[in-house]
Amino acid sequence: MSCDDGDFDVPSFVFSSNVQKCGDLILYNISDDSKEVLILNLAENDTIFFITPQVNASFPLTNKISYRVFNTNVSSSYFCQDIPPVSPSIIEEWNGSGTLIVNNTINSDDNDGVQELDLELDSDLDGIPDYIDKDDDNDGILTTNELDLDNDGDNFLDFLDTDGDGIPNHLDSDDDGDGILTIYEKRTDSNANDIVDYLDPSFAVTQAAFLVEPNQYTTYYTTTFTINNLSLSNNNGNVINYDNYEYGAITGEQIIKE
Ligand SMILES: [Ca+2]
Ligand SMILES: [Ca+2]
Ligand SMILES: [Ca+2]
Ligand SMILES: [Ca+2]
Repeated sequence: MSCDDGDFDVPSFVFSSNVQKCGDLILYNISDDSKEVLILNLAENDTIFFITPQVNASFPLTNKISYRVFNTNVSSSYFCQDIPPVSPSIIEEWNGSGTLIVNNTINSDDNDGVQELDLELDSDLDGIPDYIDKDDDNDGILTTNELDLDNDGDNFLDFLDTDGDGIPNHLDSDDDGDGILTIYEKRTDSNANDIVDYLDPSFAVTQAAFLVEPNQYTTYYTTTFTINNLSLSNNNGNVINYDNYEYGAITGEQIIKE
């Protein structure tokens, strides 16, 4: 940071790493001492789509950055209101420009209990890769319900292979190997031997196909913001400059239903 002559106090200019937002057009970051805020006002066509990967998207923020110092603590409830409240009051205001650099990191997971590192693998060839497919073999039984407990303590559920054919149940379209696909076998125990039909090789009766639920998974995103050539000035002609200012990040998650 460079100042013109140091005859003013910049209270801290140390902000949280967590950026907050009002809608998609106002980003703000409250300082660690809760008395300062750095606000970015995006234009309508600058809307940042947090879920869409926009690696190194950049937005010119000409005269759209405000740095405010308040007389007392300001909380997030101060923002996102049509008419800003009277208190706390602004005791100093700086305005300026910069270029906002947006970098998105996105990870998706079906949280089905299986570690699925190959993002291309689509075991049941339904067009949904395993790591976001909650029913990896499309047999109507969710993967999470086709696994054993974590017996070896590696924090992943263990595989089951009911028919011992080397294909674990969550990837086996005929779990009990009786020749009738799981999707056509009842989920109840027809012959009262305490084994549900689709896992019971001694009971092989074809039913109407069971429904496969629509897929669903979770997307986790981290959007980081850097302001290039941040330049702020106040009415006294004081200037705050940064070449690359790390503004912070927004993290979140979203359920994707297909
Ligand atoms: Ca699939
Ligand atoms: Ca399944
Ligand atoms: Ca099997
Ligand atoms: Ca079967």
